[in-house]
Amino acid sequence: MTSAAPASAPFTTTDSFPLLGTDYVELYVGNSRQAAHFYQSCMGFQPLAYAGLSTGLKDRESYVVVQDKIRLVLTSPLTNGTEIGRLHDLHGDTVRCVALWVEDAAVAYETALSRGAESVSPPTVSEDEHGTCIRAQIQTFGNTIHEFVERKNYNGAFLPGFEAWNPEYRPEEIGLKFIDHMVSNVALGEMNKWVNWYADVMDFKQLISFDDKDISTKYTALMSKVMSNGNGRVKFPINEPAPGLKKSQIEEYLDFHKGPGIQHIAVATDDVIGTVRALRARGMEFLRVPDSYYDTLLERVGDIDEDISPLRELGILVDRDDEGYLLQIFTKPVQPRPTVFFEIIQRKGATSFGKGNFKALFEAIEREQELRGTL
Ligand code: TYF
Ligand code: FE
Repeated sequence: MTSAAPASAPFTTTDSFPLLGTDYVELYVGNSRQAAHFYQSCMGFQPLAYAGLSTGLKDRESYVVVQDKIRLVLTSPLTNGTEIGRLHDLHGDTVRCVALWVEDAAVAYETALSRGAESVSPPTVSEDEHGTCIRAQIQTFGNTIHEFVERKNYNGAFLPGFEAWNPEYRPEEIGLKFIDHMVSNVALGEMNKWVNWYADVMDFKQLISFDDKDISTKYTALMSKVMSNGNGRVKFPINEPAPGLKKSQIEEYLDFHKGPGIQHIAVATDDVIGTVRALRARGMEFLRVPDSYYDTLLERVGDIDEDISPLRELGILVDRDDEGYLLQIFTKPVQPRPTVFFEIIQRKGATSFGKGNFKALFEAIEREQELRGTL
């Protein structure tokens, strides 16, 4: 079942909740220092900023890394008994905050609250010698929050309170450009609640919907709806598990994560073959579909610019929609729990999310679940 909504970004003349884009994503991790090293050495992020003991913090340490428009903040507690430590103990390494860049943080916050959002922290001004930022936070699914970041009067490295981080170690970038979408898993029966929440609170529109017939294998079933903000820069597909024969990947996530949260961060590149080659050379592990996927690839997607052989070699998937095609690949989970992973995506016109790959992809995930003994 596909909704009437067009697959393209819902450009409207009246966007009552303007977002300039994703500002940063904060992950709570067990060891922020080593996580920062991983994001540099394996994924090509560059060191940007630091906050911790040497900046006067007593409770936490954060490393900020950047690659083109993508900023990740990696945070660990510095002592016991903190909220960060409690959330990390509960969820394992997890996305805590998806920060959204806005023109006016107070207006965004007040608008969100007036439309039913729950406050985490009211608009707060912070400043240093590089200027002033205003930030405010609201609660979304699970223990995930959104922070509205207003930085038009700020030109420092990251945010007030952080110092520039300039280590000598700087492995090369690998071509990651921006966050294409971030997918969440929510509890059974809660997808529509969160779809409506993004529609009501932030004026998001639904792009595409699937039901459990669209996305099911022998074992896995899920429902997914994609929500996009007015200018299409922020896209949040939201999944919920659907009843299946065995434990679906969504249920596995919810079990290990102990509740809803971000499942994958899809990052865009304009050279997926080069980017994936570099990631593999640096130790990233990816899911693989059977080699037979490539035998019938051109029959499924028609002519593409790329040679099949590097796609086959690297395990890159291809899908086509009315507007063009896309190339995508999924990493294995990047922490001990089978929860958060990354997608690398290159769009060549397509605005969809790889629906034609779901069956092969989910069967690949099930093979991993079988190896883990969690299927
Ligand atoms: O974002 C998407 O919808 C695709 C496919 O558990 C996908 O990347 C959807 C659900 C899932 C894994 C991948
Ligand atoms: Fe995705």
